[in-house]
Amino acid sequence: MTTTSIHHRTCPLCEAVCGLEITLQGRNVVRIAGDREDVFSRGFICPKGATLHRLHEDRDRLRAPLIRRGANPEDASWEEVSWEAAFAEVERRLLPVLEQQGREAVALYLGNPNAHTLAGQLYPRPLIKALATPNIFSASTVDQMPKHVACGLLFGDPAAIPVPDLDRTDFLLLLGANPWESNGSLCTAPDFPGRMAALRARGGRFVVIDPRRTRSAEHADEHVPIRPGTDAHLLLALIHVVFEESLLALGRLAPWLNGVEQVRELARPFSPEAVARVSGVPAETIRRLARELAKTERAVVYGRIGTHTVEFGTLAAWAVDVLNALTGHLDTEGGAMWPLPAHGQRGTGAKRAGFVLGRRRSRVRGYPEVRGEFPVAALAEELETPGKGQPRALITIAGNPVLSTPDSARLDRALRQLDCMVSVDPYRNETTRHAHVILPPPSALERSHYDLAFYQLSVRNVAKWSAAILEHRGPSEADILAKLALIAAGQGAAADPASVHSALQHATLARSIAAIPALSGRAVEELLAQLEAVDPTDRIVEILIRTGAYGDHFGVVPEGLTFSGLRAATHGIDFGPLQARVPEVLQTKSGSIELSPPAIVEDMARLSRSLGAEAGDGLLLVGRRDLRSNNSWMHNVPQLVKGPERCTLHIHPDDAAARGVADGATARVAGRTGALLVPVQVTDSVMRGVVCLPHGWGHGASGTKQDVAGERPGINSNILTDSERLDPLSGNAVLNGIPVTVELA
Ligand SMILES: Nc1nc2c(c(=O)[nH]1)N[C@H]1C(S)=C(S)[C@@H](COP(=O)(O)OP(=O)(O)OC[C@H]3O[C@@H](n4cnc5c(=O)[nH]c(N)nc54)[C@H](O)[C@@H]3O)O[C@H]1N2
Ligand SMILES: Nc1nc2c(c(=O)[nH]1)N[C@H]1C(S)=C(S)[C@@H](COP(=O)(O)OP(=O)(O)OC[C@H]3O[C@@H](n4cnc5c(=O)[nH]c(N)nc54)[C@H](O)[C@@H]3O)O[C@H]1N2
Ligand code: SF4
Ligand SMILES: [Mo]
Repeated sequence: MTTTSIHHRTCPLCEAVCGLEITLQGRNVVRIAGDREDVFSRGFICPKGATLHRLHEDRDRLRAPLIRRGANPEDASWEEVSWEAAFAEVERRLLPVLEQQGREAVALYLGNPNAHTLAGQLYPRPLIKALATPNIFSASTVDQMPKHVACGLLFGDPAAIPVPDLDRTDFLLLLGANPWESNGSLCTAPDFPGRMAALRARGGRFVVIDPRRTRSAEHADEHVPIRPGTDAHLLLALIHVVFEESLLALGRLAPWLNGVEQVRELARPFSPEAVARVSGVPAETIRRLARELAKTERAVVYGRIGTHTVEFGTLAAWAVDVLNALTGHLDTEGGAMWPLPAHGQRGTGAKRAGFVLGRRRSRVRGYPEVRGEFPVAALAEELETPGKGQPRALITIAGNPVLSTPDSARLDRALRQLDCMVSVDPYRNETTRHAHVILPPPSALERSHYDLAFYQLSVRNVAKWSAAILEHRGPSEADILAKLALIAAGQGAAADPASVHSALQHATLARSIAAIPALSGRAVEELLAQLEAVDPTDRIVEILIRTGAYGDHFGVVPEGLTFSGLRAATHGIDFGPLQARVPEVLQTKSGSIELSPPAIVEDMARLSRSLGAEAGDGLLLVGRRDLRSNNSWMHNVPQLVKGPERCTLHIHPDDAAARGVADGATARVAGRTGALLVPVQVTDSVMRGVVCLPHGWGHGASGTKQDVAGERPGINSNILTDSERLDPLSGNAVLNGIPVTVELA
């Protein structure tokens, strides 16, 4: 008889970090349910979490490394090889590029799931150090980079992103997010819908600003449609009204707010009437929302993908926090607040470094570096353009840029010419089919977990560590990345990853000792010897939480958090609601909040100019997410892709009629960079002038091996997005508000 066992762990699929209760019979998962005792999610779960084991079981998921034989993916054969042979092949291809063409001849792309694994959070750093290339790219520049830049400029720390205090607010103004499908982003809040129901039950209101009447908008008290790409205008108009009607309420933060008067000047041209013409939001609505925000004691503005992946993304991200600050809703209960995770430390104010942009420029077009990266929209041009510094090798880790980055048909072509491409990925998909070597990581059930990224963005201070529930044979993802670092550093494919692990632990602990007065003078080796955790990534978690905000500081704080304490709390630990953190959180050189930093003031001229531009009468393309999808990589799970076709073009009835396209017809959608054919769904959930396609589809290319996805391929919307349109400050791609034409195919 096989034994039944129950395991609790955190779902690693999206930012909501739900607790799962997983029932195993022997080695088989027989049930996944929401963990009712999870301190944060209280039983909430979505269809993706409930099918997490299907990814583990998926026959197309790679269990062993692959080497591609054949010049291109169309007529290649793939050979399963041992790990030794795979690393030897990586070395054979990578070293000549590094040695003959220099460090910049290697590029690295880091995809989204790196935010959801310990290895992906911890090991890119040693790998980047070993590669020593400036050519680093990631999914951040098709996502949240504008928010990092805004927070870097305002608060001095690009990682210090304030989140809406959902559980205590009485008014939420939500722009360009659809948490009913996405489950929230830069706002970790399992059961977002339940938290919004609670807000309404306590008499609060929430308003959704979106060109589409989304499921979130349907559940809101009010939906305000907006012309894509104009959130920055709208936010400046709200700021304008705050000054015009003397609604300013700086509150406790007043001594730390620099540049208030400059903001007044910046917002002056953005009268509600002027902005109404550009955004389609009536002037009276703008005035009313500004008053409601300012006059509600606990209120907050929050913006996400629809405000960030647009032409004025950084300005919109900046304006959100400025508006919160000016109305007394920053760093206060029910406003926008900074989490203090268990693995984080309070600032000491000792070394406030500030935030710097553009320390380097990209080779082809001279885009400024942001947080050590170049815009991924520039990856194809870097690979394509000959000359000194042209990347001839590419490493991708947990990314599928061929589907997820703009003008992706061009990137698909550029990947064919590489001398060496290595992908760390569990699937042979649209991107990894170009790799010479694919190195598959363990599945989510085979690794331990702790959310380094998302507890920094959580609406409560919580912590949970999850044990692996199935045994894994072969290298962990940390081992794989450590091996790549060793190969890049010239230490050879046979070198032991243990040296990278111990160097990382050493460095992490040394940093903590330097930061914590109570630990000063303690020896790194002495403290390393005290660690309980065994797995290399868990040992880093242990170092961070023991030296973190609630930690035992290696015995200095007797009641403080230890690794065994964290491990024993299988439903998580709740450290309570968010607390005020100004001034300790601020890392600007001045120690204040810089409301009008020069980079923003300069870019505001661009926004002001756009106020005069006439709104054209063409169609603008926006994206959408779907609860049962996860970017590009979960379409191989039958339970998630069944049902009606979801990769369809949403178009308003009037726009459809004007173009003679009926519901169910096939439309040809064309933009500057390409065209595609897609089935039409006529719906008044999109506003007039806007069409909508989901991203992450377009499967079935030859050389891929995702059979279920290949049966219902959909079409890649990023054929239409333009790699030459970027938000200048952040380098983020413009993925919403793309001019397109639609006609009957
Ligand atoms: N089910 C599911 N969940 C996911 C993901 C997934 O693919 N599927 N992806 C995960 C990832 S990586 C992320 S980053 C998060 C993103 O999480 P969210 O930010 O909630 O992203 P979306 O659901 O795409 O919602 C963006 C909304 O912006 C609207 N929009 C488009 N243009 C504009 C505009 O100019 N102004 C305004 N105000 N709105 C606009 C769109 O209509 C859309 O409803 O979701 C995560 N969760
Ligand atoms: N038009 C348009 N494009 C968009 C967006 C949009 O809203 N509209 N959203 C953008 C956003 S927010 C994001 S985050 C990006 C995502 O962009 P990417 O990160 O490039 O794409 P994903 O589809 O998330 O691909 C994830 C890859 O990681 C692999 N993977 C899954 N789990 C693991 C693991 O544990 N380890 C490793 N090594 N690999 C793993 C998967 O097989 C897959 O190949 O897409 C962006 N693209
Ligand atoms: S909402 Fe996100 S974290 Fe929660 S079960 Fe679904 S995919 Fe997992
Ligand atoms: Mo994302």
